[in-house]
Amino acid sequence: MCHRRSFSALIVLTVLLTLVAGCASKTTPGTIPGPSTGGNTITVTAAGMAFDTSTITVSAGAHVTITFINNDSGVRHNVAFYTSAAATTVINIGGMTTGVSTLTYTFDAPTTPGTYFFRCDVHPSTMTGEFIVQ
Ligand SMILES: [Cu+2]
Repeated sequence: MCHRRSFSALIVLTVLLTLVAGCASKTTPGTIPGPSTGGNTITVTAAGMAFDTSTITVSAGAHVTITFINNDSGVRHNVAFYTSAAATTVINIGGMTTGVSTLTYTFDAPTTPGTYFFRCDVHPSTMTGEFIVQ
């Protein structure tokens, strides 16, 4: 009787230790996605000859993914990133696409935080915005 009881206690203890070990392994650092990864994947839409946003914000040096949706049927647009509104120094020029269509651009953001510039190269005076690197 006494032996059986201590054997049962040993089993309970073993199960508890296994559960604790299981919980500990689930909280190992590195298995939880970092919060910054989602912020550098951005969707930009062009519709009615305008972008749906006037600012695009990413982290300095981040690998940026832009999903560009062109909802203007039969109209060519792109999203091009420059260091300033003068558009003389290129960060990344996304390919032109005629709507309705979707393109994905990937490039590395500048490593120096600052306010840069983006525009549609087809409509450079009306489709513009701030490219904020922080
Ligand atoms: Cu355009």
